[in-house]
Amino acid sequence: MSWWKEGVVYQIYPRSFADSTGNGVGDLKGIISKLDYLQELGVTIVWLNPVYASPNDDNGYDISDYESIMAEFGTMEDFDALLAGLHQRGIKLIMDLVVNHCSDEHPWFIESKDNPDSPYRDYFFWRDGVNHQPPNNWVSVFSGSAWQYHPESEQYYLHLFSKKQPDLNWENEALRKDIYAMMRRWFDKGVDGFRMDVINMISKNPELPSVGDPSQLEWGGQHFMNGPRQHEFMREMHEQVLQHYNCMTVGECFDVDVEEGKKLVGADRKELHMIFQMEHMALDHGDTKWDVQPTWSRVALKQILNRWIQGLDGDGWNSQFWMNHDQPRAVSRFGNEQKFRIESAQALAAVTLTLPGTPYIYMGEEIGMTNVQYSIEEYKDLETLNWYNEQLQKGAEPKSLMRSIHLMGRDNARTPMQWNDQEHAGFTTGNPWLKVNPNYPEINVARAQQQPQGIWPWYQSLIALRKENKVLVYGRYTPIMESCEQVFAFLRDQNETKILVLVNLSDEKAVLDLPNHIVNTPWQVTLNNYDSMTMSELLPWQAIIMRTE
Ligand code: ISL
Repeated sequence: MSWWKEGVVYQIYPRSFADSTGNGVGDLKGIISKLDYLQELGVTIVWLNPVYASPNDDNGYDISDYESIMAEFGTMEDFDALLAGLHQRGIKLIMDLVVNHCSDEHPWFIESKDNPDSPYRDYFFWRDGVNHQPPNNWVSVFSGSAWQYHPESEQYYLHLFSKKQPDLNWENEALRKDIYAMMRRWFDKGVDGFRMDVINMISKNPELPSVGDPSQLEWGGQHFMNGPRQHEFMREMHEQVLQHYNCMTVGECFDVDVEEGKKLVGADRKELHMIFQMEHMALDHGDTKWDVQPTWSRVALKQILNRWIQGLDGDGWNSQFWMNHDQPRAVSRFGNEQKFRIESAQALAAVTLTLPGTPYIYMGEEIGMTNVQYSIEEYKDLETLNWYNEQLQKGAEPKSLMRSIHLMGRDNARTPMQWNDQEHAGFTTGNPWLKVNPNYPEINVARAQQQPQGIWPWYQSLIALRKENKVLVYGRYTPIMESCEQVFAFLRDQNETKILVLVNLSDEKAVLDLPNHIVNTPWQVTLNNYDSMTMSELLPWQAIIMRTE
C-alpha cells in the first residue's frame, strides 16, 4: 500500500500563500503559520512550487541554485522547520523538480557562456546560427524564437521557455549525475517526493531539426516531447535515485496519450508513479489556450478521464485535478462563479475527490476562489505579458486580448490567498506582489469556515470520506450515464462496499437515468450539497455521495 495512493495533495504557490514579513511576498514562515490550517482541512501531502534560489523571471521556475532557498522565501532553517512541522502533523512534502532548464544565472550557465571551452558548455544546447538566423525555427512556449544569440561566442542557446531559462542538455552524462546527486541530497534531508516540471521535454532529438517552413516560427514538439531517450533517462533516475527512497513522483506531461502515459507510470516500468496528463485542460479552447471557446463538453470531459482511468487500471496510477498554478480558477472555468459559486465548487470537488487516482487541491480551491479581471499593467506573469505584447505587435485588438487573459491567464491562479476580510485579505501587511482579488471581503477562509453548508466544510468532509473509505482509493470504477451532457456519475466498489457518486455539472436540473440495480440498492446518503434529493433528478450542480452499509 503506497502512501501516495491514499493521500490527498494540497498545492501551495509559496509566493501567494502567506507573507510573514510584510514585504508583499509569501514565504516559508508564512506557510509554517498555516500548518494547523492544513491539518484541519485534512490534506496529507503538500506540493510546494519551487522555493529554490531564483532571479524570478518565471517565479522560481528559473533556478539559479538547486540547493539553497530563495532569499525572499526565507532560509534553509525555515525550510527545515517547515518540513519538520509538516511531518509532525503527518503531512508529507513534495518539492518541484525543474530540470528541463535552469536559470541563465545558474553557475553552470554562467560558466558555459563565459568559457566556451568549459565542460559546462555541453550542459546546454549551444549551436551556430544559419545565415545569421537562429539554428532552427522552434518557437518558445513564452513567445518568440526558442533561441537566444550570445554575441561574444557567436552562438545561440536553446530556451524552450523564457530566455532566462536555458534548456539543460540531458545527453550529457555529467549533467545527469549532477541532477541525481542534487535529488538525493533533498531526499536525504527528508523530503518525500517530487513533482517534475515538463519532464517529458527533457529528451531532445540531438539534431534539433526545423519543422515545416524554416522561415516561420513553428512548435517543434515532435523533436522534444516524449523524445528518443525519455524512458532511458527516467529509468536511470529511478535506478540512481528514486528506488532508494519511499518517495512519490508525479511528472507534468503535456502531449501524452494513454499509451505513452503507461510507459511512464506502468507498475513494472520503474519510471514514475503518476503523471499530470493535461488533456482536460484543453477542453475549452482551440489550438492555443488563448483561443477560448464559450462552452465545453461534459461528455468529452468524461471520455478523457475515463480513458485515462480505464487505460491505467491495474497498471499505473492517475492524478486528478481541475487546476494548478498555470490554469484558471476551477470554479470560474468549469463551474459557475456567478450564480452557483458554492454549489459548483462543491460539485467539482466531489468529482476529483472520489475518482480513482490521487486528488490534488490547489490553494484557494477549498474556498472557491475565482478568476480576476485586471488591466494589463496589473499582471505579472511573463507568459501573459509576452503573449499580449506579441499579439499587439501583430495588430490584435487589446479588448479581445484582455478577454482571453481574463479567462486563461496564469495570474488567475496566483492572486494571493484570501484568508480574511482584513486589508489585502490577511495575506500581507505590506503591498502584495500581485493584487488581491477584490472579492476577498466575501470570499475568504475565515468566512468560508463559518458556513456549515459552504465549500470549506465540504472539502473537509470529502477529504475525510476518502481517508475513511479505501474503496474510493482502491475500489473498482464503473462509469454511469456516460453520454449525458450534464451528469458525471459513477460507482466505486470493493468487496461488499459500494459508493455511488452523482454530480450534476450544469446550471440546469438534470434527469437521472440510473440502472435498476443501482436504484434498487439500499443507499445511505453520505454527502449532499443540497437539503433534499431524489433518485430521479439532480438540482443544478447538485453532488450526492451515497454508500452501502
Ligand atoms: O500554462 C501553460 C499552458 O497552459 C504553459 O504556459 C506552461 O508553461 C506549461 O504548462 C509548463 O509549465 C511548467 O513549466 C513552466 C512554468 O512556467 C510553469 O509554471 C510550470 O508549471 C516552465 O518551467
